[in-house]
Amino acid sequence: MNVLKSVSGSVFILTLLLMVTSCDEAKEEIPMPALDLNAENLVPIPTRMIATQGSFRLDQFTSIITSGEEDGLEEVASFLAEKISGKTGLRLEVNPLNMQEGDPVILLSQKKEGNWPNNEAYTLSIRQDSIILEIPTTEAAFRGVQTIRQLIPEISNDTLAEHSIWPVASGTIEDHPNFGYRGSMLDVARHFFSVEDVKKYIDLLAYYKINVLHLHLTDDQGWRIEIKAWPKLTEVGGSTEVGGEAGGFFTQDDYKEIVAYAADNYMTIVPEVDMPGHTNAASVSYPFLDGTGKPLKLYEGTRVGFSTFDTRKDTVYAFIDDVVREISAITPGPYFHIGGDESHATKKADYIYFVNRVEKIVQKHGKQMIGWDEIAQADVDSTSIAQFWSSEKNATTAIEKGMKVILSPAKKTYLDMQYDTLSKHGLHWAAYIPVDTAYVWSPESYVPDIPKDQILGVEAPLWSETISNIEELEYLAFPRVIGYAELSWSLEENRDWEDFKVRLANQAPFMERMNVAFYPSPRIDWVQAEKKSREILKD
Ligand code: TNX
Repeated sequence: MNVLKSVSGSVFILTLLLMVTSCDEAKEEIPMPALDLNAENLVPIPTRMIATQGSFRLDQFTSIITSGEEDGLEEVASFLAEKISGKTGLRLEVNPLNMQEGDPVILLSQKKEGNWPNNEAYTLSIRQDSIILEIPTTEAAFRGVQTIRQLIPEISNDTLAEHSIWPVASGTIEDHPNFGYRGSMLDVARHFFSVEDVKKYIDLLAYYKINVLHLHLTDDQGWRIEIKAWPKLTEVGGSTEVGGEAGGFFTQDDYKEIVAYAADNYMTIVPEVDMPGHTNAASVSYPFLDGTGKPLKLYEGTRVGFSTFDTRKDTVYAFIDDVVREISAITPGPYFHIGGDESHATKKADYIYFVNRVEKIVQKHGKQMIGWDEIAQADVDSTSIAQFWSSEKNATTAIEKGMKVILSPAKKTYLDMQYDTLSKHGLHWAAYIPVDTAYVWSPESYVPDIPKDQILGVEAPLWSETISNIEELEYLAFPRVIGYAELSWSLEENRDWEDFKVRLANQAPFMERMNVAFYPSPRIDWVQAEKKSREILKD
């Protein structure tokens, strides 16, 4: 009896002891290192930061909780948990049923009221045992979550406690975007890119708070989107690409998958059907569309400006009505891009007549028209948007018409321009664009006299004449697109090349982890992941 008692007694004490130590492990004040928030490598640079020289304890005891009325906040929290798991291996619970007092917490808290500068604004308060992200909308939560992701170190500190800890620099961040439209364009027409490739590009852009992906879906060399009413567009027009390889196309289901994936990343897809020029693939599929009268055949070269629709035929507009209707029906975003560039085979009067009519079709299907800057020459509505790429005169005309302008000056933002004469891919008709040239300019003043409120934002187009796979895409887009993200998000007074250069150098570990074949520009002193880990271990 006594023996039994003492055995069960010591088991009891042992259990108690174990419980106390495990609670203690979680509760005990772990001395956290003093980290300087201002020395973190955030891109885009936030509006305001106040460092408090401490750190948040991100570890296995941390959980993520949400509070807010809007649907989707819990999904944003799960997105964060998934990304933290990918980076650190930690499996954080979202809104767990049980939490121990003193366990670190990341709170996403929706505060609809309040003086928010815009609906993507957020504040982040980071202390030893809590990160509080306050936001007016779930969209803002998604942007703020990117900041949290960037603040988490690549490598854990294993010297602070028995378990691994990823210390996050403490302080306050107040942040909001300078422009609402922060985009990149991908040309899937000259070379086709798969749904998986597009999704990877979306993942990478979202990390830098880019919120628009413009898909250039049609051109002389290929038609890449299924139109149910006109099946030959993809059967015939989708069969080729530059260089003679087989082309490809997105079924409407593929496109919906891209749109949904983009929506999960709080990104708008802008579909472009380029017309009346750049339409050889469409006219070969349906010859009544053609306005050149020349023999039609599939085209695998890289010339521009030789094709045009017949702008004076009603059947052409009936066709366009079907195309705009079908694509608009599966595009939740507000925009439809009609191209309208380099219509050298279209007479000027026909071009104007065409843009005027197509604008009405786009509006009928509930979308706002975007076109390359040439469209400003037509009698366009002030609600339509001009994408400035080449002609300042057209951009100015657009401004005079009360239109908003997207800035994509070829000399600065064309991702398909070579970095220098040694670049493996790309063209150089507009310029060579090394990483610093891409960053050192000001969207606010590039075109003289554009009022800031008429600048919708910045977009960096990636034309694909010289690239045919994801590695080549990444070579041209990265690292330059990271700079465009900052040019469109961050305030002008916060942008500085010398400072950006260091933050950009520190993106290498992320890009390496994401398997991005970025161009290691010699102008940047790239940080190696191993080097970073050594620095952290020194803390
Ligand atoms: C000009 S930019 C084009 C494209 C080409 C690009 C190549 C624009 C609106 N049109 O058709 O792909 O140059 O850099």
